Amino acid sequence: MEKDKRKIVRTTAWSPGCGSHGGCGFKLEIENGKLVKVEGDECHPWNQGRVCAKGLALTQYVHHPDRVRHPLKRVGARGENKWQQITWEEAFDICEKKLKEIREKYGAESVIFAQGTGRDIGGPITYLCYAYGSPNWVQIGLAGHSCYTPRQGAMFVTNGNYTMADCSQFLEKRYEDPQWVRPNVIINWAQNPINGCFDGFYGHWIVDCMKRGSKLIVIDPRVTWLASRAEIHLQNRPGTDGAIALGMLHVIINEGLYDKEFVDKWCNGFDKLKERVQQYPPEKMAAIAWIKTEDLIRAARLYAQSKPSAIHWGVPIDGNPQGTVVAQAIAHLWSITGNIDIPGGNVIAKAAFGVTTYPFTSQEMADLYGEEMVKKLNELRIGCDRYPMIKGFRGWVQPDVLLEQLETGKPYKVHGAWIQTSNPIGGQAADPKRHLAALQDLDFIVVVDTFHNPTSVALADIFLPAAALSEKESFRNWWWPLTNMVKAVDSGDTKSDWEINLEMANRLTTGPIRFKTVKDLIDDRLKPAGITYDELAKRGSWYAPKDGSSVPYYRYETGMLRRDGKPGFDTPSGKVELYATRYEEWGLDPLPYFVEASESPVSTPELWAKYPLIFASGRRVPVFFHAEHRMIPWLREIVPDPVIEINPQTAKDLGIEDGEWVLAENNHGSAKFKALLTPTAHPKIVSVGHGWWIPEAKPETPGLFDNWEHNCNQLVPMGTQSKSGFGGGAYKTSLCRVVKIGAKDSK
Ligand SMILES: Nc1nc2c(c(=O)[nH]1)N[C@H]1C(S)=C(S)[C@@H](COP(=O)(O)OP(=O)(O)OC[C@H]3O[C@@H](n4cnc5c(=O)[nH]c(N)nc54)[C@H](O)[C@@H]3O)O[C@H]1N2
Ligand SMILES: Nc1nc2c(c(=O)[nH]1)N[C@H]1C(S)=C(S)[C@@H](COP(=O)(O)OP(=O)(O)OC[C@H]3O[C@@H](n4cnc5c(=O)[nH]c(N)nc54)[C@H](O)[C@@H]3O)O[C@H]1N2
Ligand SMILES: [Mo]
Repeated sequence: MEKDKRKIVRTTAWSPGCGSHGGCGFKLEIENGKLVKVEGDECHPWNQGRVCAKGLALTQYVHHPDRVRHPLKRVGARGENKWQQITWEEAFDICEKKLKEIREKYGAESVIFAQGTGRDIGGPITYLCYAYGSPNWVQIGLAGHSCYTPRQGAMFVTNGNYTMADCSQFLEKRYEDPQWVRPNVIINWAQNPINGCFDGFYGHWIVDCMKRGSKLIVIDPRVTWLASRAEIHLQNRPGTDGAIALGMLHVIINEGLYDKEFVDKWCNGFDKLKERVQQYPPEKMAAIAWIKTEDLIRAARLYAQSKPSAIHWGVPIDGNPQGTVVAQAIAHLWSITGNIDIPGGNVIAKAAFGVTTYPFTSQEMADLYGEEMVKKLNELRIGCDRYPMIKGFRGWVQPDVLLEQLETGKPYKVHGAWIQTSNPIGGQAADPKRHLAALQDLDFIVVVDTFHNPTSVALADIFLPAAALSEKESFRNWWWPLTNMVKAVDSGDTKSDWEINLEMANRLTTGPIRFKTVKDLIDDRLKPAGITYDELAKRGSWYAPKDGSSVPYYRYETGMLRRDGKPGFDTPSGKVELYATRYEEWGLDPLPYFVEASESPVSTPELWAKYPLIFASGRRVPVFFHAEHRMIPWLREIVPDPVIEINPQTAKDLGIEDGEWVLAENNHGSAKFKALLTPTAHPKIVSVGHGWWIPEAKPETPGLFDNWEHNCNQLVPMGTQSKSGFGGGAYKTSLCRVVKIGAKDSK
């Protein structure tokens, strides 16, 4: 790398460092080989110069003294935190030897390949997993796989594609493009995009639309910044979004507020849906959701009568009981009002130029790896035998079934784990103690990360240090535009996830070696865009299509959505499936319905009497990404402690004052938090951030960086998954009581 020079490098934000679903254009200022400053790239159409606190703090992340910079081999017992530095060659040799041994003795399926949320890991980890021959790609402990895939699955069965609120993000000129129309109303449903910018959707786009006149309906138990500015705020009980959606469908259908022409021409099963929703009148649904009937009716009318209107939603939908069903009911709202793929409605999202970073659907899996291979993998993939939807959509392991299988060894024993970009013990997994006990028995565990964390200290045999965002070559196509990440500073003795996994895949594959270098591989993936990695970097690291199927609107009319090129939606019937034939095929109810959470004031009144508060965990804060960033000074200064938001009246009744330490506990476990008294909290609902471990505390077991003091997932059980296998993790719906403990260290 060049030294003694100042330069600006344009790149794309995708982990590790800023830690985000991102895609922001960044300008990295490099001086004498060091990253000294980060700015948002004003030329990039998605962030238009904006950058979040985590992005600004990338300088402190990249050059942090605690980063692991060399491969490590465990020398003490697991959890003792004793390591020996080894070379990459030694590390690769050990991994190759151990993984080949396990494959020979027990079969490739006995090794799981685990990632966290969608970072640029999806490509590298599936590449390695399938090269090794394992079908088991998983997010360990993500109860009910309650993130993204449930919503995505429901959209896939209903609309054939993923949709997003149209904030002009698929047009290069954005708000200035004459094709775009601002949504008159945006429903912000169970999501806080201002804090999270998730799934390739940015919070500031909502604000940009508000500035241009969009009105908001917010459905959230907390009074968020957006809720305080909304036309209607439904402050609902967590886990009741299905009731609200069904109540709204009841109003819209019975009052004739749907788009009859669109429904007649483009939807199937409307009469069956109409009959089903008669069971869900607004009065009954509002009572279930703890909201006013008139507000529910007003919201339904405002949404349906304001065309174009858009809905954007978040991860609590997935965690709803029967998450895939709730998502289906919400998708019906934009479908029957004809708000799909129109300017200002719910626009269909497709990857720019059709370039695939990693499989988002089963079809893409088949395209990448071949039908035969996918069929073979499905035979042994954990959870496939029990859940046809898990078998039929996307290629994930069902995490609750994995935990059972780890514990029982049935139908086969798991022997190894490759954990990359995930910290299940410190943030991702529900019931982390049960996970720790189950994973401790494995023969061989590799962790690939940038810093040590509770998972790596407790479990890793080999630790492979990953390059940070500014140190690596990679690419991204989570919708739009096509982007790449370029190496701006020297990575020292670290390697990028792609480099690590390509090397391991080439060592372990039983097939031919297709790519020698990461650039060869990326260039191959970029072919549909007619651009190479280097050309993309020269263009400023992003490239937007001007036409083709990844450019909106009305693609169902022009035959741009279906493989056969015919007009219509990419579903078995070619129509929007209000009656989901794919759900039917998977043995699921093809129409939406409502059920209570497994533990709730209604389903378990005896528990509610003992634990009279709802424990909604994991609300996003702008300065941390999950369990990351607690060691970054600028970010930790903003949020120094794990807090629990409590309504002031509730706190008063419990004798709790602002800033006091409290214990939240239930029938599953407990964790400590600092009380933050705020009227934005509902009197019956407390809310905490997740992923709290303390990097400056003792790493070794039993403490694991004070993980057991503050990890809120000790109050969240496994085994509450939806009937489909996707959705239903109780992250937002556990019950608890809160007890004052005064000083932090008292019990
Ligand atoms: N209570 C509660 N728990 C939750 C949630 C909730 O709402 N409530 N949300 C759940 C959800 S939706 C999700 S998706 C999961 C997410 O869970 P995870 O994705 O597992 O998140 P982290 O705990 O931050 O772990 C990520 C680890 O990967 C490392 N890392 C980051 N980027 C890279 C990279 O590019 N390469 C490598 N090698 N390492 C990297 C980080 O240092 C960190 O240690 O958490 C879940 N946990
Ligand atoms: N800074 C930052 N950004 C992130 C992440 C992060 O850790 N940090 N994580 C990323 C990941 S993997 C994900 S999945 C997304 C998640 O981001 P979001 O989808 O926004 O998820 P949350 O922040 O958990 O919850 C959003 C809002 O829903 C409300 N809520 C809680 N339960 C319910 C419910 O049952 N119904 C309704 N209607 N509302 C409810 C909460 O009060 C909160 O205000 O964020 C991504 N972006
Ligand atoms: Mo997530």
